[in-house]
Amino acid sequence: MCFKSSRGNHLLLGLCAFLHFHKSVSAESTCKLKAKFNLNGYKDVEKKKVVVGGMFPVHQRVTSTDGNTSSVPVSSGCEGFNFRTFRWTQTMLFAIEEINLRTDLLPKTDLGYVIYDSCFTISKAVEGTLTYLTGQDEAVPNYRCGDGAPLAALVGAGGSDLSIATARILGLYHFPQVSYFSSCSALESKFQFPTFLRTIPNDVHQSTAIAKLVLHFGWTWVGTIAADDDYGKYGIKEFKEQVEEAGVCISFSETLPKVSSPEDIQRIVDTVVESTAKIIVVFSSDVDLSPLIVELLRHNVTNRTWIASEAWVTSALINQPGVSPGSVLGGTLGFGVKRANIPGLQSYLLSLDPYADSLTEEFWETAANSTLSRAARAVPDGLCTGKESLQRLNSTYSDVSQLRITYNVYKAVYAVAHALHNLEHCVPGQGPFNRNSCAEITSFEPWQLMYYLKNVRFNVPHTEEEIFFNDGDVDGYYDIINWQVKGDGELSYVIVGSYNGTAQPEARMTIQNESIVWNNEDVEHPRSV
Ligand code: TCR
Repeated sequence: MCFKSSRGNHLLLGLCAFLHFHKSVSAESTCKLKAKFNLNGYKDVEKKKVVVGGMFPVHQRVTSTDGNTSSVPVSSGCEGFNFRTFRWTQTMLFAIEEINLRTDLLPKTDLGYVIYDSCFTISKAVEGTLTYLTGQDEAVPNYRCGDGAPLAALVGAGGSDLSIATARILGLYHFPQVSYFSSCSALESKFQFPTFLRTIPNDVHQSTAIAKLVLHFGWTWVGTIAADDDYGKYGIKEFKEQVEEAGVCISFSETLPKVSSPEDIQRIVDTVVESTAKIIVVFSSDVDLSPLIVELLRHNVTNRTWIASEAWVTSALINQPGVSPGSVLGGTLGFGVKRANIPGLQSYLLSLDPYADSLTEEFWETAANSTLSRAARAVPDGLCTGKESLQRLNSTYSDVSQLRITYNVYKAVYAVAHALHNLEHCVPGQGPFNRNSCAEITSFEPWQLMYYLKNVRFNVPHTEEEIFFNDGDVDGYYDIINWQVKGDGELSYVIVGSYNGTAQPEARMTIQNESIVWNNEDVEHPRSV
């Protein structure tokens, strides 16, 4: 038996058996980095070891399967490499390395990591979670099998629909999950997701903020577009409830399909063009929204004011350099979570070893648009050497000007480290557990780490922002960002205000009306009809 728990052993056995079967049919199909400890050659054999899991949507989708049931099923592969989310994975490694080098945080313990790619897909996220928990891969120390290092918590998984799925599984085993970007309000239920915490604010604050913005400008007629997932649906629902109560009418409500056909997109474009609503609120990830933006640009749909949710407000996927979406998207107002500078991150990102693991190899090949050559000899056309300059190759990956979700990843890793630190420094006889006992860093139970995570309170390095969880949630703070067209037609993000969900109701939103540049180049703010 490879997994012991005080309850439900038979279920766990079933889980292991299933994975055994599964693994045998899909050896190489999960995109995963191996558990690692000795970062940059830093290794201390005397130190204790704990593994932190990470899950990131590095690929944008799974490759479609043909539905053939006459041959052995294999786990689907992934495609569409995303440079922004790959930056997030590297930020987790950066934070771990930073923590391992510190002498004041976890001085006697080394953090290792194992990272999974959830491919923006629920099934992949669930597959990764099960692999993680059961440790079927030899390279992954299992927290119940053998004498490997304990698993600490899962940092991830991706969008809310993915985290909802993984949090249900992890919750069963009281295993903590710290998310950096699953913001959906549904995840606030401690009853359903007892071990879920996050460093991104709950979207309830954002929906309220958008509603306040609409009321602030006296707009009474707005259209809405939501992604076809929990993030989009809950976000827009909450927004609608709040504005409708205040007498605002919704002109249209469209849903962006996950796999969009040209007809679906055309239908939405037609709706936008035909509607008299000039204000359109979009709650969607950049990945799901970008096909629509491409069509809106093609049809040159101008004279609308777009209200952006945090997931696309500073996305390079939407604001592609050289495409100049200024005429269509100039004047956009949106909400961004806290931004930060993380000293040392950019040089860490740029010093990436192209051969570190398969994801990094793929990143390198995609960025250089070539195939990595393992031979250091003369390189024929179409091969890359691993010596290409990353700075030149890809800017989204190494662009550190808008570190928002990246900063959340950094905070999530630090939260886990501080919880582990507190667990390790528990004073025997004064501990929080049965008869004032402590947990051991080499053999703690996941629920014991959960106790420390819930009660963690620390200042983030460099920014000194204080982090603590209130029922798993952090404070709802946003920058209000305005997209302004510069002389060369490129867009720039200008902060024109902020929203602080924890302030007194009347003091929550501050906005500098005069700093906003609208899409019609008017000084006056647009009217809703
Ligand atoms: N929460 C969204 C997903 C998401 C996202 C993003 C996707 C957020 N921010 C930035 C891509 C890029 C915020 C969710 O599903 O919870």
